[in-house]
Amino acid sequence: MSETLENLSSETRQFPPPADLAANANVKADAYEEAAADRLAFWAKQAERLAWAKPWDQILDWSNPPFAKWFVGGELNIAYNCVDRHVEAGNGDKVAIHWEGEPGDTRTVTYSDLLKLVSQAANTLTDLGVTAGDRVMIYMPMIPEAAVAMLACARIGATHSVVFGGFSVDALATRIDDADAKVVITADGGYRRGKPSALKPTVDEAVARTGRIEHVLVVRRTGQEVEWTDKDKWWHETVEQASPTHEAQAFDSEHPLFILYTSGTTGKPKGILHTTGGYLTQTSYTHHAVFDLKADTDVYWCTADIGWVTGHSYIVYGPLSNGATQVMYEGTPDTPDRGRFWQIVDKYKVSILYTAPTLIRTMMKWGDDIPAKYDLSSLRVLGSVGEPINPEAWIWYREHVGRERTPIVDTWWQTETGAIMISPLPGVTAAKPGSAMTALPGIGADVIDDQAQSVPNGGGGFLVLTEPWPSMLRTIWGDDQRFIDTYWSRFDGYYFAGDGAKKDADGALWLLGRVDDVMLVSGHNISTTEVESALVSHPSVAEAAVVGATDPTTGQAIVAFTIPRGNVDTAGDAGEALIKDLRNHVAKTLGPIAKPRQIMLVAELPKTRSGKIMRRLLRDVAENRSLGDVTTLQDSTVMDLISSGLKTAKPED
Ligand code: 7RM
Repeated sequence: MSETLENLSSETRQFPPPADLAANANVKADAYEEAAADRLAFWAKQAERLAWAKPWDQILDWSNPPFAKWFVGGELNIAYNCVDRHVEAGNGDKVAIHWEGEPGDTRTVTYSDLLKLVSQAANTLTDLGVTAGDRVMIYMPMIPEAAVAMLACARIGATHSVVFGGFSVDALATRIDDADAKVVITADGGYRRGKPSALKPTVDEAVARTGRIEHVLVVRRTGQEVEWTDKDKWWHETVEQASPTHEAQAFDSEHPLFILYTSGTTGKPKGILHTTGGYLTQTSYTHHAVFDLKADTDVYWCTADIGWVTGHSYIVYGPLSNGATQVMYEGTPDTPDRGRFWQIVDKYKVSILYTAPTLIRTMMKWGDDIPAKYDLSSLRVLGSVGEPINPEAWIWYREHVGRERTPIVDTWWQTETGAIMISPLPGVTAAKPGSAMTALPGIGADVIDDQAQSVPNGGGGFLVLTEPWPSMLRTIWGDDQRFIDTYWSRFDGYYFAGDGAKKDADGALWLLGRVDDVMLVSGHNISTTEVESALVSHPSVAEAAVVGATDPTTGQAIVAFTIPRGNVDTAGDAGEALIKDLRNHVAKTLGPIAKPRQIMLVAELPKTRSGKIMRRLLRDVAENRSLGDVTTLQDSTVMDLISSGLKTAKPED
């Protein structure tokens, strides 16, 4: 991308917080002023929300950028903060996790139960020879033991590395090798789409391939048959028989907590390293501030998988450090039927729901009548994360899920940032649909041009973080130089996140997608997000992905892949008429420069397993190339579906 990004869309709708929520909010407007007056003192105050075994000597050591140290000299135990201290405070009987299995089986895990399980698992890992600093891989379904395994590692100072339970042998083996792990915690399988889905065979193959693993701890979840090797131990024969008491020892604030691999666009996965005190401070504070969690009354539900950073920060560490009661769901949103999410909200009276735009758009596609069948009146705060949320999807979420009452917090952050960075505060911000609004108190963010100059309101460019933050990644595991090159070398002194963004007329931030995806059409830098949002603002569209394809006259031309809403007729002439209408709709909304050259109506879009659209593959299709690397694709049949659909779609004039 050269110069700046076009700012094509404008949005005038704005939704102030409900009066009662604003009056009782955990965090009010003064937090911004407080943090601006003394950023480090502000973060020190948030760190005091945790229990420290030894106080820190220095809030931030930034003498060797980009290598930060937060709460230098301080010591704490993360598991103690997430579990023991709630039991000690008399909340042992409080529910930590309402677990819902996909087949409908349930478990209730109180904070006392959690303490017992985490202590037993910590004792077992110690018996298996795991000591502080060792790496442990976790490859599990969405069952309480996944959280227990993470907390048990944290408790003994072992560094966990969770690998999403849908990844291949190759992905798991590569990560085991890179992390040099010695133990894997897994399960026989988990339930997905109505049937048991095996995990153990993948672990067996990966373990055989790497030769580094000494022990494999296996939870019995599905009861399916498993091969057994002399490295394997059943969880129920070890952990559940172990002593239920374990004294948590404190670790240094900069002790490594976890490595989480991000696949990135090319090359070897990056092991993003997070440490202890700063990470827990920011996940805990942001969970408190952004979701306005009232630990005594709220029921919180984050629908992410534990294999993603969202699961780490907003299922395990943030909520549990705050003593939350939460729902954890094992399965898919359409099992046994498309009402499953709303049935769970209704059943557990969920009051805070945190999910992804891909799911919201899928629900839009499935139809308004499905959420309408359920009592969703318990909901009071809705959250979104993972991709830009298109204004119409935001409005749909508010109307059909929030029933016009709830604030929506669109939270921007990354695996690398560890915790939420840019988001409305539900009791303060008059949110605009589609905007993540402003950096949280204590966070520095800006949008700059290619000369590193801050763009004025109304301008677009590169999103950067201007100040170190407590939960920042500390390095890429084993590769400090790659850490510097990837994040800190494009703009001197700034962390560059890879995303494009704009400031609207009021200075609110709008995320515009990855800068690698920006389209250069007749000399204009056009973001994929703006064109996609214009398409989704048409009443017949549920979801859209656009890419720039090489074009002889304009350099690149906009090609759109569009999923119609459930009730829309697209057969024959109706489809042709819709395509024409959509092209005009985009031109009318954003201007003629953004009019797609070609629109294809498709049933699905290629997505990563965490639900992000893979535009790279669509670019291959749009430019008639054979497909590049498809290993991170969630569903490999999708590309066949799209390619076969192309026969019926023809380029427009
Ligand atoms: C939490 C997470 C990070 C990338 C990030 C963005 C995109 C995430 C939003 C968003 C617009 C949002 N971690 N992204 N949240 N874009 N608005 N609210 O997703 O490491 O997996 O991805 O996701 O491009 O850089 S992640």
